[in-house]
Amino acid sequence: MQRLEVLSRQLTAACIGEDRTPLLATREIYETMHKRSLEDPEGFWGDMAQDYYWQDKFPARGHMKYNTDVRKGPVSIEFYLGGTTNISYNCLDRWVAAGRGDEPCVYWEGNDEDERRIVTYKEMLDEVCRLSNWMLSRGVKRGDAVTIYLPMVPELPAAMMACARIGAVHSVVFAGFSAESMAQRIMDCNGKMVLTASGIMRGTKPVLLKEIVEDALTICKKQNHQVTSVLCLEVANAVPASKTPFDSSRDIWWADVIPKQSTVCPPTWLNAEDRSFLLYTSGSTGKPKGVVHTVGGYMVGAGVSCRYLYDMRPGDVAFTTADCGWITGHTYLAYGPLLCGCAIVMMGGIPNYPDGGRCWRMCERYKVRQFYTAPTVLRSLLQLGDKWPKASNLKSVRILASAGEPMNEHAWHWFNDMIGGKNAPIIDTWWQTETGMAAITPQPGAWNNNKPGSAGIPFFGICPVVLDPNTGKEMPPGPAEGVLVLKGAWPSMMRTLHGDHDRYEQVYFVPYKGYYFTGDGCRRDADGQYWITGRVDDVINVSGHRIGTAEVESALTEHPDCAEAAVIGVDHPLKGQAIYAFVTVCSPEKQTAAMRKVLNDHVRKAIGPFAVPEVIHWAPGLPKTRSGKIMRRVLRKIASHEEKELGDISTLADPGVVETLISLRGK
Ligand code: 6R9
Repeated sequence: MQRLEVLSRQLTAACIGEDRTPLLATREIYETMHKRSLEDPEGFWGDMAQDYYWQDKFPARGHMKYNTDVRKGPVSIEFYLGGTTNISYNCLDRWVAAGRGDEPCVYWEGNDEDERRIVTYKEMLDEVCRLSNWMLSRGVKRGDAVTIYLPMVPELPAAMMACARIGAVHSVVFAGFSAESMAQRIMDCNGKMVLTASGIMRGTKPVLLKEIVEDALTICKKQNHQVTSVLCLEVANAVPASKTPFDSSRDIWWADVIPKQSTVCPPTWLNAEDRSFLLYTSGSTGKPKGVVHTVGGYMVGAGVSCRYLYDMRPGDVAFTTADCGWITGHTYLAYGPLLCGCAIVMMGGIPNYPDGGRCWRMCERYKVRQFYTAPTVLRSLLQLGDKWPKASNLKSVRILASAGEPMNEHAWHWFNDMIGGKNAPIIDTWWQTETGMAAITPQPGAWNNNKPGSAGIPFFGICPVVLDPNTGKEMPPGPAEGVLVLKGAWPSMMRTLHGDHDRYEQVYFVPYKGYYFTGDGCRRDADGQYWITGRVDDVINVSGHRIGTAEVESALTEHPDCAEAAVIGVDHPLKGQAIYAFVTVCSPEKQTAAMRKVLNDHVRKAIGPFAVPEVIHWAPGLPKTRSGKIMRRVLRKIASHEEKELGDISTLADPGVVETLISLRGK
């Protein structure tokens, strides 16, 4: 191990307590470790992996192989070859074996604040084993895909870890996706089993999850895809079993079978490069991409980033407001903190219910040390006033973290002043479903250099490069602005897109050969800090959720009254970006408020409530080039009232549409 790292660990050990020092205590430690991670990735990541249990050890040399340059052959990334392990063992058994079985693993609160549960590490392990045994008894085999459509209850991370325990590949579908989206995701991975719940309350609204599953399975059936087992959890105080559709040939109540299972289920020792999970994410075409993560590399990426960036240690309490349906929920709510032996806080409701103080009371109640959220949540909470955080004692909160979208200065300062008491670093990390772990991020020990809105500097194994968008050439070191690409490979990097390795190469490795293309633009400042300037592809970021413009367009045009649609993202004070749709209806008399509602409902049904357009702008025609390409740049200017800066529109087939669109704005 490097001298500085040893020093840092000793320093840390000496400082445990209120003033403990993060592992990355100084810029020098960071720089030494980061340099080694790029110069000797195999040695570096081999050392990092020693914090976890491996049933079969991987060799010190020769465990890592990769090619990310399509000119040299197919893209492939492998880490820890020869090693076998299990992430559920490393998250749970390890801590129970260390005598921590009675310590809290999950602090859960439901939608109502007085609905509370504490699940210990031992109880969590027992539930995971029971679920694993039940899945095995239903014929689930290593490598099979299992779809999880559960709300934020402790059973959700339990279900994920139960799959991981037996080598089944989980695909968590956010419990806000519609039946059609779920059906698409089930069929894509040939899933035969769904783990779900009757329903939940979100704020004052019930969400009837099982009904949505029912509709999804009907869609699957029509396309000859049969799901054979549905395990359904009845969530107390939400939707009663009696009001839930139930097909006894296929559906099983959780309470009828799981408690009877044995709590002994030895983990299956999986190869490091076996698949761990799939997570679908939006791309710039209509079809979602099934991002594939693996057993060994993902585990190390999740654990190491929690340890070094968020300073997570056994006994810490980590509260992440993200849902497990997104990558942040996988890496920084469930797996990462548990790999570090933390207790995790899960909130079943929404951050502003019943009022703006909910999160802060939970921080006080559970003595949360790491609080992880998204800018959109902060913006919605800061609106409700300073009185809410002021009413709670937030002294325990030592690390603030955020991801999903750029943080605006106002939100950053509020987070810093009101939640961190100007004394907790803000780790505003840039990363993606595809990167598996935080990639560009401020470092906790050197946080005084932290600039509001900047995503910071690269984490271990990450080598960002800024390319000139016109020439595709690397910009020289120093301040630069352009397309963000990453060089090399790191353990938690996605390995492929499920069932479509060609698309994986085309989307991520062909646009700029020799690099991984992130889809984001960025600026590097004179201090080497990175600022994410937003997507350069057709992806919109609404409240931190990625939505492809093509997905919304195809949902709209599926409606018989919609002839054509063009969707763009516009700035939104709360959501970061909002969906703005230009819609051509089949006949002008259909340009009515009623039609807007019909189309919105249609999108809600096709994708989910979060994809419903903020604005539908009637467009008798769309600005197209002579070759038929929609000029989105023109639409963006019209939507944001900047038509004076339209630029060159000489290639438009019919320049007259611009005037028509301006005249219909707000109508
Ligand atoms: C973790 C997550 C990834 C996209 C990414 C970028 C945006 C994420 C950000 C950020 C600015 C940050 N993004 N973190 N932009 N600052 N700190 O959100 O993954 O859902 O896959 O989205 O989100 O555009 O490319 P995912």
